[in-house]
Amino acid sequence: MKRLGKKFLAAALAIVSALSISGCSVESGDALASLPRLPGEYLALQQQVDAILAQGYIPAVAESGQNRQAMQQQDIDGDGQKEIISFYRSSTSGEYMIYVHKRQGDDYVELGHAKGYGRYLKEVSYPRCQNNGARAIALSWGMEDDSASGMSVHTLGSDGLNEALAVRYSNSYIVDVNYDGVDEIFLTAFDRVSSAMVMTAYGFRNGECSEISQTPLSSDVKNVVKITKSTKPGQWGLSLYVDSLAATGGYITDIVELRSGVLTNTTLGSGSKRSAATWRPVNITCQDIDNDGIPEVPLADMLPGYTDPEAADTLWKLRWTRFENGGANGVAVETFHAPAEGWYFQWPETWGSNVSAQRKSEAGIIKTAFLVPVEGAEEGYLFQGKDNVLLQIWVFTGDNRQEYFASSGMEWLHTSDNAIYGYSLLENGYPQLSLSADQVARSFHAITKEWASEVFS
Ligand SMILES: [Ca+2]
Ligand SMILES: [Ca+2]
Repeated sequence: MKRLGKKFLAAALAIVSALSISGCSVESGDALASLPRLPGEYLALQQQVDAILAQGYIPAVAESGQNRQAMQQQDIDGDGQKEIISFYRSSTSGEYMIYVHKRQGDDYVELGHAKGYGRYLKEVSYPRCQNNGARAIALSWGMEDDSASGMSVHTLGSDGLNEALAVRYSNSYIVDVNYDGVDEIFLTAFDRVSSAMVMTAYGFRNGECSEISQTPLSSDVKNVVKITKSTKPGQWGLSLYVDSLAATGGYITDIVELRSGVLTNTTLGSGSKRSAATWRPVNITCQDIDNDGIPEVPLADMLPGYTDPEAADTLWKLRWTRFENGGANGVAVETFHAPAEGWYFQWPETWGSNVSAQRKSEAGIIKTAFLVPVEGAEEGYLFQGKDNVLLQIWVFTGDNRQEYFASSGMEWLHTSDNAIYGYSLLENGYPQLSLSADQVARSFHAITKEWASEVFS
């Protein structure tokens, strides 16, 4: 109860104020603003809510996700009109209750209600459970022991809400992979029998939500970090790129497809227990780097002059590799990535493997130099000499970043909420490796932190 105290109060106030006023519009921007505006409807809904509150319930909100409000609207029965879904918690036991009310004329009637499944409500999503637009209510729960999450899925039946699924999981993803108008739910979980992580696909049929198929993930998956989907369907619909932290470090990707109802880990070679071809020693997730609708896997090569793959200051070049039918199939682009600083640089083809990079951090300025290593240089292989540095990219952070940038003499590249990015092209003895200002501007990319639901794609 403690951790939700503030949110509780806010939700309670929001819901009460929204329901108390008669016909006035609620603050715009708030989802409650989309509640019905006719006084008669308000009254009818308020009576229903009052009756629930009178049983000792208070309004409840989800911890995260896009659907956090204590009252939400979705078409649950597929008739094209949205129902009201409201969330409550017992003020004594903490138990959750979910209600669905439908407008009928000037009145609201209850279609059904369901009890909570876990200790606290993490996220709410509404997968399409029929191709007429009807949606199920999928609730992600924090459980007693925090080692896994729970998911309960509720569908509307003739006698109220049915609990179509209640299961433990670690990561989830909801998407219509096979384009039939009905969402599939993908859950990863640790399987005690095989002592490995597995992914299970669940599908909706006749109000039920049941297992379609299951596949193992790589045997050395420690925990799943992110799931990314392709946006362009292939022969088997959409593919899921499951990025995980490997037990020995680095990231590994399992590319999973639902092939005619069989969930298939395409990157697990026959007889192999891990998707070895996708492993890399850097913690970078898959991304559709060239925007062709298919994510690429960022395989990594140490830059010249570095020898220790475990060292924190080792720098890498990423080969964004296309995978098809489980095998590598060409490289879309090569980059130098600095995700912590929010930028990456497309590696010029002319640089190939002749250029390396070095990073220093000085007084809030993170300086990356791209240079041609000097074989046998006394000061070291990656020495920044008078004529071997091609390009510097500096990231200015902190309160005085504008001043520091202005006095640095660097050219401007990009400004984000908390940093300024600048560059300089240096005189050097390698005309064939030199870049123009245009090339730098085109090759530099800011990484914008994408906001993503844990559950819904
Ligand atoms: Ca589907
Ligand atoms: Ca791509």
